Amino acid sequence: MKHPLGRVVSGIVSLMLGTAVLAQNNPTAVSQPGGQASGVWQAPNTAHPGGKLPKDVKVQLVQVAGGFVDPIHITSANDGTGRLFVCERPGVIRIIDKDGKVMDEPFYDNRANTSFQFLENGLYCVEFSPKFKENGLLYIAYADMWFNGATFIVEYHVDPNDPNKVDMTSARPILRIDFPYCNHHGGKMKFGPDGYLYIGVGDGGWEGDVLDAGPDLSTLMGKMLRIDVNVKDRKNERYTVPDSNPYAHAADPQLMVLFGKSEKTFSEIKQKAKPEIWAYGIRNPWTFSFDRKTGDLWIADVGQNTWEEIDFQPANSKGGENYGWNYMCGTHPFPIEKEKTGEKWPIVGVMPVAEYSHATDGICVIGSSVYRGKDFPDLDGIYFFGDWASGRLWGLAKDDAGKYQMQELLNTSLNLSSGGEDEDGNIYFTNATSQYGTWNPFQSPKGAVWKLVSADKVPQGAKTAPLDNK
Ligand SMILES: [Ca+2]
Repeated sequence: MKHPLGRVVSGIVSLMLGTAVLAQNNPTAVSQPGGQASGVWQAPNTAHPGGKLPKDVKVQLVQVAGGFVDPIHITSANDGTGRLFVCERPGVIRIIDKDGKVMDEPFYDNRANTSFQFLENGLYCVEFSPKFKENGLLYIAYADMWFNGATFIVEYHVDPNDPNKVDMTSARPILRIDFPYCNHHGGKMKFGPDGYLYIGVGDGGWEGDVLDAGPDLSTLMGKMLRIDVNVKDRKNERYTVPDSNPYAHAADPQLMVLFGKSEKTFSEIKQKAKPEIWAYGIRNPWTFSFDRKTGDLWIADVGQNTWEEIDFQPANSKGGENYGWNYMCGTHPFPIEKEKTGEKWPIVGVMPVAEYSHATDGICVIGSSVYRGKDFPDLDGIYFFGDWASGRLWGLAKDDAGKYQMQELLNTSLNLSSGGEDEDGNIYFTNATSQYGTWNPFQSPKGAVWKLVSADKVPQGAKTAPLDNK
C-alpha cells in the first residue's frame, strides 16, 4: 500500500500519465541490443488485463466471517484443526474455528505495543512453523510502537494449556528492521518448501525509492529475505543464514589472490551485501505465496504511480534475482516519463509475469495463491490476485502455448487487503475499510473474510461480494 500522497498522486497524475501512454498507442516496442529500450517497450511474456485463461473460469467471493477491525492477513496453522487465523491491523489475531465461528477470545493481543496510526503499519502477519503441530512455534511480524514502527519479527509458543492462545511470555525476538519512513514496510512472512522463513521487506522510502534501496544489497529494505529460524542454540542464536543464500558469504574476507580470476568472478563478489537477502529490486512485496504443489514463488509487488506487477520465481531458483525496482516498475522505465521523452532506458532484471495500469485497473496489487484445493477443479493451477482500490479480481496462468494470460474474473467494491489459504488449499481474501488519513481503525466499518469459490458452487443463502457495475 502507499502513502496518502502516493495515492492521491496516482489517482490523478497516473490517470494522466496512463492515458498519455495509452494514447501513444503501443506497440512500437523499440528494444535495443544490450538491454536498452526507448519509448514503450513490450516484454515477451508479461500478461495484461484482457487475456483469456486456458479454462473457462467463473468465481465468486463468499463471506466466511465479518466483524474484523482492518483484517490484513489470513492463514492456517496446518495442524489439522481447520482453524483460520486473521490478523487485525491494530495488533490482534482472531481465530475462525472449523465451523466458521469467530472465537470470542483473541489468539493474540498486542495492541499495547503495536504502531497502527498509519495505514501501512500494524500487525502484519502470523506464520506458523511447518512443524507447529510438534513444536508449537509461530512467528509474528508487526510495527513496534517503541521503536518508531520498526518491524519486529518475534517467535512465540502457543499456550501449552490452551491451543487457542499465544503464550505472550514466550516472546523471543528474531529480527528487527528499522525504517526511516513509515511506509512500504512489507511485513509478510512465509515458510518456503525448503523450511526457511521468507520475509518481504518494502523499500521503506517515502515514494520513488528515495533511499535507492531496491538495487542496494547493503540494506534489507526492498528485498525478499530468507533466514533459518530452526536454530540449535535457542538461547544465544536468533536465526542463521542458510549457506545456500546467494550472498551468504559475500562479507567473508577475500584472499588477495587477483590473478586467475575472471571478471565474472570479480563482479560476483559483493562484500557489502547482507547475507539474509534472497532477491532484490523489489518495491513493496505486501503479499507473496508459494505454490504448495510446485514450490514456485509468486510475489505481488506494489508499484509506484503507474504500474502494478506480479513477479514469479521458479521453485528451482538459487536466489539472487533482481526484479528491477527502481530502474523499472513493471516492464516500464522508472520514472515513467522516460517512455515519452524518447531517451534510452535500461531493461533491468527479471520481468514480471503480469502487470496492470493505474489508469485502468487499480493502484495497489493484492496477491493470494495458486489454487490447489480439491473442491473446485476448474480453478486448479491458477494464481488469483486483486487490487485494493478497484476491488477487481484476476486469474493468471499460462496457456497451452506457454504464454501468461491474465483475465478479470470479478469487479467488486471491496478494498481487498490480503489473500491467504487454509489447510486444504482453499483461497481467501480479506477486505479492510480504513483509508489513508483514517488513524483510528476502530471507527471504520468492520472488514470481513471472503472465500474464493466456483460461481456455480455458491452455498445457498451465502453472502457474496458486492459488485461494481462500472
Ligand atoms: Ca519489477
